[in-house]
Amino acid sequence: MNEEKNTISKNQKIYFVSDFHLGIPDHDSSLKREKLLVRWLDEIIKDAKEIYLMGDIFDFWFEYKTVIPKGYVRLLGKLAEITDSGIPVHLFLGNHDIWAFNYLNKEINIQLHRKPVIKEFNGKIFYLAHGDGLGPGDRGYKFLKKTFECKLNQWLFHWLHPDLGAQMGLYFSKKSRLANLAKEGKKENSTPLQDEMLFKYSNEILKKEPSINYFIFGHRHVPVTAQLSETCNLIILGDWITNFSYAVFDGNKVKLKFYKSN
Ligand SMILES: [Mn+2]
Repeated sequence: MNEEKNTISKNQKIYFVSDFHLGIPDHDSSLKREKLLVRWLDEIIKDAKEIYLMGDIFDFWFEYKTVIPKGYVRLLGKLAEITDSGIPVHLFLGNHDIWAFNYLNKEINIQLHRKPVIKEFNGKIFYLAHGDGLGPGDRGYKFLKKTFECKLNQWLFHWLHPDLGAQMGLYFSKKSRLANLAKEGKKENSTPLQDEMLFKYSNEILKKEPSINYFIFGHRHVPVTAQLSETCNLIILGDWITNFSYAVFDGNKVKLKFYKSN
């Protein structure tokens, strides 16, 4: 393994968060979640050494050569302020922000990751990924992912007028199962742990790389912590639609927490 080594000092922390899906189910409730997220970021920057956004910030995002979707200015501004202050922000591109190209990096200096990354913090080894398309099965989704990742399809889509392209994207995201769950305030159903694909996937990787201490994923919208071995834990981050959950590494342990709004 060829992981990067990092040290965090006593009062510093590393934060992991994912699946905001801003844009659904409608403008007003998305804005409410965005403001909450900004408030949370304001609180954590006091001790954050690094921030990992583990994917699906937006429910629909597409970058044209000169145009990006309207909205999200509070979050984007806050993230710019954070990276300007010297705190690194990483984004693992999820299945919903697959069409983020280089704007977020160029404009906001966010470090983009399209593949799983292995990192070492204070001697602990972390396997980080959004979590889509990993593990066995899910063939239909894997086909769709290939279609969306296809350069030719992206090139064809970018020739649509942005109002048309973005409207198509938003149309599908507002009709999605996730948007309906968000509207009704319902949580994603959890799968029994043994059947959870990210559980199976992590166990497979762990067999090959037994030194990994933490697997951290987003994608599933269900907050999960599970012990995989004496020295290894799996954390699935949940979401910021109904769970408002995140994970924090204090230099020694990772804990899954819930941000209480009031
Ligand atoms: Mn998601």
